[in-house]
Amino acid sequence: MSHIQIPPGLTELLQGYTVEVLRQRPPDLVDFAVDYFTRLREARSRASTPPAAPPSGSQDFDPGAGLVADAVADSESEDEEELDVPIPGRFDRRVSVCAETYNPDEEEEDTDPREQLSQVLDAMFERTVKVDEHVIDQGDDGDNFYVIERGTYDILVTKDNQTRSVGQYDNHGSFGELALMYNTPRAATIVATSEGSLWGLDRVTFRRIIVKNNAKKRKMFESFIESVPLLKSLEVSERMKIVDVIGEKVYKDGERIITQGEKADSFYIIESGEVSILIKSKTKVNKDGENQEVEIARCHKGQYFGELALVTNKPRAASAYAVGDVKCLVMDVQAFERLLGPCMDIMKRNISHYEEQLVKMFGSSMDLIDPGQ
Ligand code: 1OR
Ligand code: 1OR
Repeated sequence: MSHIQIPPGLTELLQGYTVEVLRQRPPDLVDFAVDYFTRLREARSRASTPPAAPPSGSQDFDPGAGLVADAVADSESEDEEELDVPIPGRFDRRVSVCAETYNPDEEEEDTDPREQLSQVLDAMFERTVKVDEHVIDQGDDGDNFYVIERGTYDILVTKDNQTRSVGQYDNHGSFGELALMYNTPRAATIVATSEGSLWGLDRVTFRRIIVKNNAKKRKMFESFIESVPLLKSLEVSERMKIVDVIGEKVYKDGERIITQGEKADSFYIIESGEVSILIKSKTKVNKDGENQEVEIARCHKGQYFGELALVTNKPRAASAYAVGDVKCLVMDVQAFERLLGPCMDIMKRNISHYEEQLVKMFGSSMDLIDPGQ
């Protein structure tokens, strides 16, 4: 038998890519690979050059609110000692029995991102689940964080002896981070509603890598989040929790961010650049016989979009495109519902103005396609 030598690092490299594919389910595997490996190379070259003071928010963090990849893509070797950030819920937290004394601010030295990646991959394990299996029970201490590979899951919350379903995961997403991040009991019960498969990451590794990275993320995004008008009414600790869950996505000029009529699972805040909102016209048709899109709004830095479908539980009402290069902070629907409750009135008020603005612009809304129909 011939001996084929597997170059050192190849397995880890491909595992890393595979895990990200499973997590994010990109539509195009090749494009995603180009993106993924480019980021990895950038992270590596940053790690091997002396640390220059990076402009805040300058890194291409992993899109898709990717907790794991956020951690490995971040390679700043910065001094951690100023990271005296408040821990959200510090005063109301119940320290769980198995809480470690690990403090992300006390890590002696920064780990190379490739090492972090392989630490995460080594620690990740697969867990298959059956229908009705409880992956997490509300009130328990947190042991693992989970990334969904496949399957559907119900999110159940019990309050005043009443259990109700507050949401679902459909073959996508991750959960179980709250108890690990904030040392609190599990905030919800997660039950498999189909057979499924999950990637688990143990608490110690999660805290060592992800919590530490969140401290850096806070530092990077804190001042921007403070400046977003929508979030002004939140408490400081509530805004910090938003930083913990957001991911950053970068779009090139002309790239479509949201597609009218599609199912919605994310909410966006513009960090830099401009976004154009377009709606399909019923009557204007292009040369290929497709309904032409009409611009109805422009959104700028600090503004948000993609809230309507999440609030109304309907398909996307319009499409959104990047005008020039755009960076957005992205939040998944569960975090949106969990953290933006206090801003709901403001968003609803703005939504109630959409129709008026439309009438002002077009006289009536009759010409535009309503995706809800
Ligand atoms: P955990 O470690 O507390 C349960 O374990 C997990 O359920 C939790 O982390 C989250 O990852 C996930 N409220 C609390 N936890 C939620 C929620 C949620 N949704 C998902 N999880 N809400 C539902 C928002 C759609 C708010 C309910 C009031
Ligand atoms: P979404 O989740 O439906 C498209 O995805 C997003 O475009 C939508 O949330 C809003 O955030 C944003 N009507 C509908 N959506 C609008 C509008 C709008 N403006 C911005 N969005 N208008 C009325 C036209 C039908 C506004 C006209 C000024």
